[in-house]
Amino acid sequence: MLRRTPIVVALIGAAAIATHAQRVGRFVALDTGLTPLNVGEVLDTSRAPGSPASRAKAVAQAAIRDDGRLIAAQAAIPGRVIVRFRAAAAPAARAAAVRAVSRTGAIAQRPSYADFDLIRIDSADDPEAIAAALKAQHADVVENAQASYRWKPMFRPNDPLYASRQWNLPYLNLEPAWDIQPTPGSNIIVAVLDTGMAYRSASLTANIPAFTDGVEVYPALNNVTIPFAAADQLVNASNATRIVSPFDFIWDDDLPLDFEGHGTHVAGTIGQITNDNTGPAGVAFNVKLMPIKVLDGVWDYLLGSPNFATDELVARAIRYAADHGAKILNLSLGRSGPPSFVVEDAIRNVVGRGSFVAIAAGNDYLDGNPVSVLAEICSRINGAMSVAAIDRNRGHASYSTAGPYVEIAAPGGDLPTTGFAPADGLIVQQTFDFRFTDTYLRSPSQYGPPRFDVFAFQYFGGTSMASPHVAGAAAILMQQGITSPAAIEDALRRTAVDLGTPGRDNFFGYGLVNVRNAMFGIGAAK
Ligand SMILES: [Ca+2]
Ligand SMILES: [Ca+2]
Ligand SMILES: [Ca+2]
Repeated sequence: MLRRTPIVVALIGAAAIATHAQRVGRFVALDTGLTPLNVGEVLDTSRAPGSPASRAKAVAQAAIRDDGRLIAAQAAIPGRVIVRFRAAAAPAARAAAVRAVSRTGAIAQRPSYADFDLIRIDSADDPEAIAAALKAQHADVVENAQASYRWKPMFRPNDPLYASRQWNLPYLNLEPAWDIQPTPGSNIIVAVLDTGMAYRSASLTANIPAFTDGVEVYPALNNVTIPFAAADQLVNASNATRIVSPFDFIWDDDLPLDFEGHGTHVAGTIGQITNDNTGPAGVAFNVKLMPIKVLDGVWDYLLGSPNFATDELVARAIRYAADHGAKILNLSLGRSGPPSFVVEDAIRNVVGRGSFVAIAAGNDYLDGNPVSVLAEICSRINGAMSVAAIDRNRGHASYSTAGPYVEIAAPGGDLPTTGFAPADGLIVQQTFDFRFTDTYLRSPSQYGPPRFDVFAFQYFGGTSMASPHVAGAAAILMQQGITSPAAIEDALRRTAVDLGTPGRDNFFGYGLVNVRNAMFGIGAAK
């Protein structure tokens, strides 16, 4: 069993302690991490859908997080219901409606960036039944209600690889676009709603409680210091002002440090430092980046994060991004299960205010092809696009969820079957060297505190990797003067290169995004 020891943290360098961090019980000294170390290509910790190593990591993560956070994708999170009351409904009527459907029900304090309320109910109550009862029996007070579900990044981790080629960017016909716009996206803020981002140096001191992966017990680590650095291919002295309004909805503070590496990789495809003789390139490499942490991982759990990824948290984060100036939002995440009105409303809200949203279509084609709740929303909103993944052969990536809501395709990579070395099939970007971060995958005797200041060029696959190509393309179009999200969606649809069966189809949508065509095709008859 997991020992739920409260994390006791020790102070270091008191003058440098961030007050936000103190509030939630972890202590972070800013600008105290080490200089980032870049080890170059690392081929044996790459992540691609469906590989044995990927499944091994998923099993370890699931076992370690063996509490309420490990909730089956199809099960509602217990103890809560999301409600939007009618504006005219008085507080007393609201409270009465809640108590009528749940004896212990109570309206929680309204969170920031929310146009809805969270109802705390008994953990034994059925949230779906209570949401349904609120809608059916209290329609005079309740406009809408839903249960909340667990979110996940839209990639699945890992297989050993041995070569490196960034085949994916030429597929977008980017070079002619960069000729026209040599500092692509430089006026545009792109919000990356993900596991956080390696965007600054910091040093965190904590006690990490003992835990088990279900087989062996890992010892507590007391008074350990965990270093963080900015990925030097994302933020360095040449572009130190590119980070805008970072926020962490998992920790309720303004330090969205990445403990997983997914968000850092996704941010790289959008805006990796380019034309610097180092590492990979990005699509819109001069954009400003807004790191927003909405996805939690093993280290968030072990360090005692107050929140984990839920419908209401994602809905709030979407609105936060637009409120703070993001004109493009990338959401390489999703879930299956019933729909979420608060998330759909949040996306409608930000698109209506002029922000374009790119969303991963989902990675579950081989697992029954369930509808991805987030991507499905895009089919009803001009200005939010669901992005399927293609492989290096311009074919359907084996995992990429298909359906009538798929709108466009971009490279997500796949483990090649024939014709390519494994690394040639995936998407390379800089993120952590996972040998230093995923120390819980070692044996207990080799286990130690993680380091988030060692970086490598890593190979990932997934619709998580496809979506940021479209986010980057949209940033270029917006900088070119197309400010309407609906017009950007229209331009990307009309100029996409058709794949698969002629015309729009459920695997590729309107086809492969083509940035050059979109720039030249605007206003042209086609
Ligand atoms: Ca570079
Ligand atoms: Ca759409
Ligand atoms: Ca087609």
